[in-house]
Amino acid sequence: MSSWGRSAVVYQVYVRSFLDGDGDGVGDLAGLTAGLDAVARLGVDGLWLTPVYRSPQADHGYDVADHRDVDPLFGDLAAFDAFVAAAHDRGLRVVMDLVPNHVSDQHPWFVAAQAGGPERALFHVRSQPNGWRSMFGGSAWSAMPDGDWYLHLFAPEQPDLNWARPEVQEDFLETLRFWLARGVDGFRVDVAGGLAKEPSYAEVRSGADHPHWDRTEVHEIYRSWRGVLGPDVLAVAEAWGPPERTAAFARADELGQAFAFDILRTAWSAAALRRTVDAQLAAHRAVGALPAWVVGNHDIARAATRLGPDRALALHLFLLALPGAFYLYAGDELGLPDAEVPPERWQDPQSLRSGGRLPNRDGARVPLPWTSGDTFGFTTGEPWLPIPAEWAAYARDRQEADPSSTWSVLRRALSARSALWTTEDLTWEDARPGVLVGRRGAARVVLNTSSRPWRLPGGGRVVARSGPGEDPTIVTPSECVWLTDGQVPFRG
Ligand code: ISL
Repeated sequence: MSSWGRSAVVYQVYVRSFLDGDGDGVGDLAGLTAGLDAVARLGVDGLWLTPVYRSPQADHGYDVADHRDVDPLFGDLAAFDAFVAAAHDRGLRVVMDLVPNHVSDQHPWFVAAQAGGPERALFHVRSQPNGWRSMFGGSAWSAMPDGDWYLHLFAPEQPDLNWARPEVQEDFLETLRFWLARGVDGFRVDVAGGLAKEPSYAEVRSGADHPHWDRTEVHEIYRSWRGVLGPDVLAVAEAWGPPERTAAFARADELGQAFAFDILRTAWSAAALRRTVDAQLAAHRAVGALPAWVVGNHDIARAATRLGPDRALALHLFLLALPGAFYLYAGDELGLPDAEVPPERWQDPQSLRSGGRLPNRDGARVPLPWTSGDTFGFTTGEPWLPIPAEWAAYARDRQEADPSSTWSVLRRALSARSALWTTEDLTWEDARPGVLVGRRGAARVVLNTSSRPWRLPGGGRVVARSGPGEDPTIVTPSECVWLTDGQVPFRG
């Protein structure tokens, strides 16, 4: 992909938790538009907004009832157009979340299918379920009124579409055209590897021939999309799996970009991180692409909770220094931890349906603290999930005023990023075990995963650093430093 997204930093907005414009306690397009100056101040290149389509919200918008309209909860098409114009005015690109694997059970096609109409052919309907499991726990099949069974890889409210049908394919091309005509610059493609199912509904096998992940047919679908998108529109695959399988979606004639999710499962060790980075880079370079690095999103515990605050910020700086794009999850620029959401307030279908067996994702989805006031400047009403009192310390206004805050560290790094990391090459320099030194042109990134300080060989000028360290020649444990070549005065 030669589009704007190849090396971009994209800010992921969980729309219902960003900023509430109408006082109902749920973030919306008016709030998002009002908050754009803050996004621009951070210094990112664009925003990806989670689904705002018309939806009963059984999975917070990942259950779409109309792909070509905005849910009243978030605003309307006019509010969307105003948001895109305001984003573009500030030089920010707009990436929408596209949910092609499934629709809402309230989508007109599924309503008609339930009533026995020919639309049944647009879903996976069988007289008997097989052993496929839902990602949210339990069987992936639920009964229709006439006793037949329909497939849902996620919640029962999210029936899977049958992508073998030309009507489904055509309808999505129309959806792409619809949003492109409204000025959208890209799409994040939800469950990108899942669209094509084994026609015989074979039972689950292991390895590369899984009956509903990453099949050949799904790649054909994305080639048809690229024809509509043209070369410049970003599309990023949300697909989990080994790098060579997920990177296959990043071919220029397909989506062009894929998340490098396995960094999230990589241990805090220089050797392990280097292996993951090398494998991702190799898999992406093999298809002419670069990875889309990610530290957090709305489906996993926040980085500050998984790794601790120091390592979380260090990992942000480390990945921001690598060749490729970076997706920054809103709230991580404030160093937010996961919030404790009491079970009686749980909203996430994943934890509710699995009886708490699968992780509750609400903790990473709590509304953002803008100020340290009562409702944290997020809403004039009651936030849809409670904001912890201790989040006053994380409030955006405080952090913007504090040069040592997480926000300020990231802002400085983002303002230096594109001028500093100009080449797409990356080489590793020799370092002590536990320390990674990556070189790109005249700049180096140093990550210290060990428990001992590391003295920079040859010195350099520090451009950004994740820790509070003052000695420019020392990288402290759990710290990441960006530097350019050149001597620094030795401070012994
Ligand atoms: O999060 C995961 C692993 O930690 C995945 O299983 C995830 O559920 C999957 O990648 C798809 O996620 C996406 O589609 C879901 C929705 O609930 C998620 O929020 C979305 O990101 C169903 O549409």
